[in-house]
Amino acid sequence: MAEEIYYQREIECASREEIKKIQDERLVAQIRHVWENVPYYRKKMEKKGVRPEDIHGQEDLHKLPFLSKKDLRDAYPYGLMGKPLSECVRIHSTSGTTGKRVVAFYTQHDLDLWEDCCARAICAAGGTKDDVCQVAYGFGLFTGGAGLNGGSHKVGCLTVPISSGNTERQIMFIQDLSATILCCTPSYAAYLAETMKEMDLSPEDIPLKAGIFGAEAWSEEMRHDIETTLGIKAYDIYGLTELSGPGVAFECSAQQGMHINEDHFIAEIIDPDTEEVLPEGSEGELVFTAIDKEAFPMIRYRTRDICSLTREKCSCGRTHIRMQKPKGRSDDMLIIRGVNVFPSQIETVLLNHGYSANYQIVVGRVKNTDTLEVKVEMTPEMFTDNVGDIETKQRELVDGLKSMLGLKAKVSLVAPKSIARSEGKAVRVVDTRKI
Ligand code: DLL
Repeated sequence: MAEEIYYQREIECASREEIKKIQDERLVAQIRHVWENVPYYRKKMEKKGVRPEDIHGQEDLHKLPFLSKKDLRDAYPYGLMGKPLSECVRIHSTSGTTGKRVVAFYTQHDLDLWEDCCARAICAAGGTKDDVCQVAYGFGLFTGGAGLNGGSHKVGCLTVPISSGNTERQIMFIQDLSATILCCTPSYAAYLAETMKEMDLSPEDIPLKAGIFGAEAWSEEMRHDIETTLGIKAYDIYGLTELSGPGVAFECSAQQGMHINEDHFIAEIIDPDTEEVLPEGSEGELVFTAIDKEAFPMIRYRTRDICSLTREKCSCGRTHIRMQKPKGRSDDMLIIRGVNVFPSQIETVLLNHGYSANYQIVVGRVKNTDTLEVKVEMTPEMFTDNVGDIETKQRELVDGLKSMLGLKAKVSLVAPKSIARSEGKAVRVVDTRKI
């Protein structure tokens, strides 16, 4: 195995005691900061009967109130700011698919720390100043492009800020500029791989060695597909606008979960219904406290992402806690005839049966009963218009889905290229019940 590369080795590999000391000190200072500067959060603390003097370290975290998406909406746009606008230098914003957009503010200090986090992710994927890093996440209000771009500069890579879209030009740049690292959503990486194939290019024709893919839930099967079709190692990266953007957590060479940058974020897992903090290893909702963000200091922010945490030793040498791949957001979770279904579980079944990740999940309701239909593209190799063959293939998938989900789904095999491709986050679910 190639030697592990670190961006800030000392802190990335610090002892548990050192990390805890940093977290405790920063948490205490952060709580004082919000008490003094964020009236919205101070009111929440007062309502819960907690004051800054009550917070001495992580063990007191549970005393603090949670922040949720609803708080962000209620306080929109300036109500949660910790610094005056004159000290802020940038905003980013979410796409707002689930209600009002979130607008996050950054001081120069915040940008600097965020870019460090992204630089750590690039180094963990083997990146050095000799690499050419093609940033194909969207630029603009979305955090993906700006975050990885900043991280790539910090590492000293030659940075190609190409943004998403124009897929053939992406491939031309990868070839002509010898890009070695690709940053984009996993669904866009899969689309790039598909387009390469159509252009008669094989993995040997491109110099890429690693990809840093995130911003949406993706399965291990999809990772395997992307790694094979692009001839790279595919690393996961996690983050959200409220906490800065990509780089809250990132994968190392071990690919056994993502290290959370614990010198900046304290993670907890809670039961989403009772809000009780769960022990290490339990699956639940991920909650983050940003301990040194100035302009938008999120305390106990409920992400709605469902995963688990582990402190088991990692072979890469990093000591920061790891989060397992999130299954998806609790609000992505579909409840169909009373059964909880994550789109990523459906993806696993499809890819295990040799299909690509081009699918759509349609949920409806007929006579008070939920219906689930999975439309999936046949690959060009398996494409046939023999009705008997198609029916057999559909039946296999119905059985596979039944054993994964415990639910009977309708499966429709559709022609290659008939489902729209995504250049950013893929939209996999159409739920007509809500309309
Ligand atoms: O998606 C930030 C980002 C950009 C992360 C580029 C990684 C790479 P938002 O648009 O605010 O920010 O969406 C955040 O996306 O709460 C998760 O539900 C989901 N998400 C992000 N990364 C992952 C991942 C960016 N690696 C929301 N796996 C989060 C699964 C992810 N879900």
